[in-house]
Amino acid sequence: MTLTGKHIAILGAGRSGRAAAMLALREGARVSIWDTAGTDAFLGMPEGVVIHPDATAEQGAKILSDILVVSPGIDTYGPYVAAFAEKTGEVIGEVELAARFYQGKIVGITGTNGKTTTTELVERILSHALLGGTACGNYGVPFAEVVLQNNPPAVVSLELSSFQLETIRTLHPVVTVWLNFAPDHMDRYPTVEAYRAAKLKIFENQTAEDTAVVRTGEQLPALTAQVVTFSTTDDTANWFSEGKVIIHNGEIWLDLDQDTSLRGLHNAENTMAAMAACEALGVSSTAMREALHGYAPPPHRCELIRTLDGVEYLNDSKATNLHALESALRSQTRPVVLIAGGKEKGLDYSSVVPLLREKALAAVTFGQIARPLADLFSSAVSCESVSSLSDAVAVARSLAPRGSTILLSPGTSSFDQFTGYEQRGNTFRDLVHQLR
Ligand code: UMA
Repeated sequence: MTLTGKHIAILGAGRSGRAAAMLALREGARVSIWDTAGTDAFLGMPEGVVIHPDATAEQGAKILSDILVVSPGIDTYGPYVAAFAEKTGEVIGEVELAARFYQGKIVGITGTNGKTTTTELVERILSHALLGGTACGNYGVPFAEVVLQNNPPAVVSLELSSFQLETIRTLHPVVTVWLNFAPDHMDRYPTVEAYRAAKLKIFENQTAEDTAVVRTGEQLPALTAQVVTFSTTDDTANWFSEGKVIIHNGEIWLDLDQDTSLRGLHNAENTMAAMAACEALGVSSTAMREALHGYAPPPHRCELIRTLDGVEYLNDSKATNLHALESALRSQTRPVVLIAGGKEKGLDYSSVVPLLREKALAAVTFGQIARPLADLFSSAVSCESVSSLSDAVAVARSLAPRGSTILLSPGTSSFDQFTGYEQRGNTFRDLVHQLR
């Protein structure tokens, strides 16, 4: 395929828009880039790209282009894109553009939760097996940036959001991973089904030679690819784990507790999915075990900080919403002392109560919502409310017996006391390291 002489119009001058622009330039296109923000949005734009700050739908309706590349953060079905789409050959996204110029194999990873960890695990295994496996896509590094490298990797580990999947056409992952599905992004989609439909596009170009790694019990249509299942509840799945070891074909392939810092059922799921994807590409169990030895998940996502007096301290500061808190709690295999709280976001936490009853020994709340949260949580477990995270750590320690887990999973944002979830998680890590 060539873009020589073609006009590629790109909507959005963020990371993916810029990468798309550079790739289109390399392929000989005339490139224009449009952003509803002012000129500041274009700082550092590569030479040769015609920029259009303060872009409007009215301007868009007049623009003739061969391909319109829409950034994932822009509503594909909104009036702004519709105007630019009036006089274009086709509407695609940056990942689709990149795929058209990529010769290697794609492992495409989607799901509502766990995508980033799984994408990293796949990268880690594939790079150890000398197959490349560069993590990219929604992960943060645009796929087009990887394609622009002098020697692109033989395989990419491509995290795909529903926004990116909306605008694929030919993108063809030889291995797909479907981790899980729960309602999300309801500010963008009219219905949960519309969100699901966008995600399901990940399978649309797969053939019978390809592999689809899916969690047992997911509601999926009949898939063309060969299906490999993983589960933490159904031991007849191809990959099975109850949270401690990973079993495949009746054998232990990985001991999560001994070999890694991955904790919780959702991390077991992410790891099984990554291992299944890499097995489909021919990576051996030995290579996988070597690759994952010593692996620690990304910071602030159920990150094991230390074990002290038989108590594990987990930092899940990334849990800035109710769904993430529930998911962290649900995945714990040891009794939990939960630390939660932070900024008032107007959320209704009553759905956490049954989970607390099931998983927690006690809870400690802190920050702006400490008191209302403690009032609610007290109906399930003993709960203390304190003002600071440092007090919360001290109280949680006094409540946590040997064999339990102290889990910081705030369930809301941090802006009442911190600059963001990273600072909150780093503070927690420091406090835990100071414990004697
Ligand atoms: N813009 C417009 N018009 C609009 C809206 C935005 O012109 O109506 C402009 C903004 O002014 C800005 C640009 O579009 O200059 C930003 O584009 P973008 O929001 O698509 O962001 P990028 O920087 O291109 O980053 C995107 C992904 N962002 C989103 O999906 C919102 C990144 O995912 C991804 O890492 C990156 O491409 C590289 O592939 C982030 C994300 O939040 C992490 N993803 C969502 C999530 O994980 O929940 C889906």
